[in-house]
Amino acid sequence: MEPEPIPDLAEATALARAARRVVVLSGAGLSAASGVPTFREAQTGLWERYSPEQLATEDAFRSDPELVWSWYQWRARLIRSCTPNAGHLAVAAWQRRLAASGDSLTIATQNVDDLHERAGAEVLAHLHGSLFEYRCADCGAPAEHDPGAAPEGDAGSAPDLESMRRVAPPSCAACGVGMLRPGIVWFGEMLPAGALERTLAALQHCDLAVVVGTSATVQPAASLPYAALGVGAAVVEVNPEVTEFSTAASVHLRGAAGQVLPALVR
Ligand code: BV8
Repeated sequence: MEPEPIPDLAEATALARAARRVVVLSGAGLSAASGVPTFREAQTGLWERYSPEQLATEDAFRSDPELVWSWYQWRARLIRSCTPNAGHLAVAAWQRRLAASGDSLTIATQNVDDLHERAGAEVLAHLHGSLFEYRCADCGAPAEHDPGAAPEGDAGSAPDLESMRRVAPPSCAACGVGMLRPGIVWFGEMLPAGALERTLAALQHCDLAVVVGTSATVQPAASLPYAALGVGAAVVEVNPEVTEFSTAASVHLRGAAGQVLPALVR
């Protein structure tokens, strides 16, 4: 069966072909087709099934470190079992193509997975940190940790918090006192040093931004596309749904990243 035509694709493709400095701002929807759950979608979103207050704040970690650590370890193992999809691969190929002609494509992602990197792309900023970086919750020393592999066939099943197997976070080898925590930006925490500044600098000089797979609800990341509009760049949004940003976008391509991005950069 022929795929459905994507409305406004020709307009967006013309922008993509003309662009020499591109910034891709990605969110959870880009990794959805890889099997990584998004956050706010009905039924499947993590924040539909779990409470961010119970799991994604520093207070939550301090009050129940085993719960928070074990839940993040589940997510890390789940992502390890996922592979990049056609959307990640299209962005990586576009980045290589622009670099080869002396131009640039910069990626700033809200995603805490490593699927851009595993698709072969270089990421300028992980705005909300990474599930695969750890540090001491007390002294801040960076630490290595292996979340292990998910049991065969079990990676995708969302654990019930009541019955989930709980594991205490390892102690910090540097200070011997603190517990390790995931290198995630929890609600109320600052973004990683320099991440916002580097992204804003790239947006200042871009001629096209592509905003893909984000509900545009979490600040300050949700404001970034407006910085591109502010310098006169075009902004293409790729999302099957309408978001807070859609009316401001130069073009909104309503479709899944795995279908739309390969068509956009062909
Ligand atoms: C900060 C934890 C400064 C990590 C995450 C009012 C009250 C209280 C606080 C605030 C407030 N207003 C603003 C704030 C601040 C707060 C905030 O924005 N809250 C919002 C929710 C109201 N922000 C912060 O706290 C940030 N820090 O402001 O620091 C500060 C600090 C101290 C004192 C003063 C100032 C920190 C933000 C970091 C939050 N961390 N999670 C984790 O566990 O992973 S947020 C979580 O949402 C993820 O990290 C994720 O990256 C982020 C964004 O989500 P999206 O990627 O957009 O995903 P979502 O599910 O929402 O949407 C998916 C989209 O994909 C949908 O639109 C869907 O249609 C689309 N889609 C689906 N399939 C596809 C698709 N698109 C394309 N293709 C597909 N196939």
